Amino acid sequence: MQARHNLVSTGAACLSAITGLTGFIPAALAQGFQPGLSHAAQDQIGMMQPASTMAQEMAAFHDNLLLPIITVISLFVLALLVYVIFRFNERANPTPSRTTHHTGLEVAWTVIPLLILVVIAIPSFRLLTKQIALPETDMTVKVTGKQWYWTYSYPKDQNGGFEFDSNLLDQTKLAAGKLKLLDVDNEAVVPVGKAIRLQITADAVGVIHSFVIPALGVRMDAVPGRLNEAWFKAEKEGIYYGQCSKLCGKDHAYMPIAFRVVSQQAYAAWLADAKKKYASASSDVTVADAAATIRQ
Ligand SMILES: [Cu+2]
Repeated sequence: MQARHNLVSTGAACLSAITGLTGFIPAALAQGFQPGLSHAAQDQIGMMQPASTMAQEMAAFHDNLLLPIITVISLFVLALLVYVIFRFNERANPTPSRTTHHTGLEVAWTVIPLLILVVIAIPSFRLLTKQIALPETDMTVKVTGKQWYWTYSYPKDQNGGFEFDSNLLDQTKLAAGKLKLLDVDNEAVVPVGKAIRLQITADAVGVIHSFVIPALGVRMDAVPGRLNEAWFKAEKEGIYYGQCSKLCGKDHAYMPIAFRVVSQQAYAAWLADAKKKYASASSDVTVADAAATIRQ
């Protein structure tokens, strides 16, 4: 564990050194990842640490409602099985009863599971609605799943006008402090505390992907010819990783997602640099264009 931490701090130091040289990533951006928040920590059990209220509510729904219900049902079924094994085996119960049907019991084993499902459904649908019904958002990022990487477009009418591909780093030359199968060459950058609308689709001639960032509570399919929307509001700065979560083809495992959440000032600095860096890949994508896609 100690070695791991050393590796992380060495990596952060290297990153700052590189940052100082290139000047592309503002210093405020160059913070490392945090195990358990950015990605699952070593030996972690349970949900990711939430970095948005949505993720927090999702974790609470799982931890406080689903898990207790699952545990009680599993223990109840186990107790019934153990009881049946000992009470009704051939030796303990040589002449079995021929009784069939018991109205009271049949009503009970239909109605009780039904009630349990209703208890789960109400908060579940409430949460689902919150995820799908977009609030007033501050900015939009268009996400396109391709074979096998992601393209992020910052719409022109939202002070962007560029897009870039985000590819997995070369795993054979991974720099210290970089995470295997998670770090990418170009991270998407968004400001902290702002509601970000994601317009999610896939390459028109491609396959279905799924865009997921666990700590931010985002999960949405990227489907060719269809424009899906999701949103998040990150409460903490940092880098948040995700992975394509649809079995999409041969490089499914090699298209990670990396979103870096930074302060408003750092975002402005990144935006200015990104416009220059990605000028060759300038994009005319606007939110209105995206809306037009929906109507087609
Ligand atoms: Cu995929």
